Amino acid sequence: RQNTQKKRQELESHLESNKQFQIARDLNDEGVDLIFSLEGDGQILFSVIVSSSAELADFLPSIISTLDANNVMMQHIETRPALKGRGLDVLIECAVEHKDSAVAAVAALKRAHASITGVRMYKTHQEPEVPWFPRHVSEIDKCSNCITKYEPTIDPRHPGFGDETYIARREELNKLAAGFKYGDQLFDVQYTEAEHDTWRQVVDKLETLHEKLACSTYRRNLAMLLEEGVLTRDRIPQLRSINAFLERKTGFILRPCSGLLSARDFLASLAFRVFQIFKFKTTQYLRHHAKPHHSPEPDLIHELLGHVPMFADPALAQMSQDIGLMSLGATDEQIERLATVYWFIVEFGLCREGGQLRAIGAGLLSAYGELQHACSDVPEHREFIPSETALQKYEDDDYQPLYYVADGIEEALAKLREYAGKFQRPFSLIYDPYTRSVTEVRSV
Ligand code: HBI
Ligand code: FE
Repeated sequence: RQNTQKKRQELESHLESNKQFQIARDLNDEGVDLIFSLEGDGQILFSVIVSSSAELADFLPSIISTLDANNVMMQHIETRPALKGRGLDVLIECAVEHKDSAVAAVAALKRAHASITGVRMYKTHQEPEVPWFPRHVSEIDKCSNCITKYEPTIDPRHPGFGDETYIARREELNKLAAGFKYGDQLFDVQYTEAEHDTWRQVVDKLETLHEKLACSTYRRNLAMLLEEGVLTRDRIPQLRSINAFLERKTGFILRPCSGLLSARDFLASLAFRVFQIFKFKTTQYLRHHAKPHHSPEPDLIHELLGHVPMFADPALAQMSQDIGLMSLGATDEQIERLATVYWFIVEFGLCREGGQLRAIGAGLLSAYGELQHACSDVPEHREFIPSETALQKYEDDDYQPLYYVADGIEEALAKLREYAGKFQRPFSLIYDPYTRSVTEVRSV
């Protein structure tokens, strides 16, 4: 009740003082005195003055049926002695899908009750609800919600499905990663000789393809990583030295996580230049004959061989962070769009170099089969335009039938920033790289 009273007071002071709302008087001559900024759906309040409680008794049942007949859902009703003159003020709070139905409902009420005066209707001010998001890099500890997809325990599409040893190993490494907190020392993982062997085979095979199908940025950075001994061909590298390298290049940090994360959590960490990675390795996958070099969930080969050399590039790092920053506090629909842009550029993007298609996406750079497919004439190639790319549907369990092509990473970054400028959010964010934190700024 107090809440309603407060709301009513707010509305009344709004009525007196707020000139920025558009006021329409007596719309269509149907007796609606005031309509305040009633756009689309939302919640409305209308107050009615009835002359006596006897009239109220007559009025109530018809309110209920009239609102109902017009698809207006009554949520709360309250009376008080009229502030002006005799009678009662009746305040009705309802949810409407469209203002037309509210207008129609009020008009019908006025027709049915000639004695009713002073019908006023206004949309209540609703703060759009902003989902929680991390404000500081340490809060990424709370962004570790895993989704169950492609779990080898339950999904026959996973190459490790039904393999007890593999599943146990994956569990063991995931458990280690799940306990990881901000500020913890990165732990080294003891890999088996068989695991190192798988790594060696995949690296060898991918290297031959990278020469002609990887973009120059990737090749340059990979060469540097190998030269400095950060990535090694014969052993699975440990995260510590990779982190030291990336921090020097772009400030990106790898952080272990225990599974496939929700898009919201995954993207939020990118805002702080933190990349949450799966710290285990698919040993089975190589031996799978149908799609020998494609993994349905990100594995260590994908993370280290696909993403790491690209995150060492300033433009790609900025692009990833921009997508992350846009995702903070975004709606579910916006998150889906951003995840789609991320998918088509950071994971599966192509660029043109000397008239040839080259991969910039980590999903391609780490997948022998799909890399060749993507650069061939088989799939469709379209120009990367973030606002269009964001709406493209995709499947993640097979090669893509469609890839987006940018002129280069910097050009893609420029386009993404243009898109970010048009991205609707009730606030804007400032990222402070010194403290690795974000601050909200609002204009009202
Ligand atoms: N989670 N751990 C992890 N790694 C990813 O690469 C990843 C993820 N969750 C979602 C996701 N990628 C993307 O497909 C987009 O939804 C952002
Ligand atoms: Fe990836």
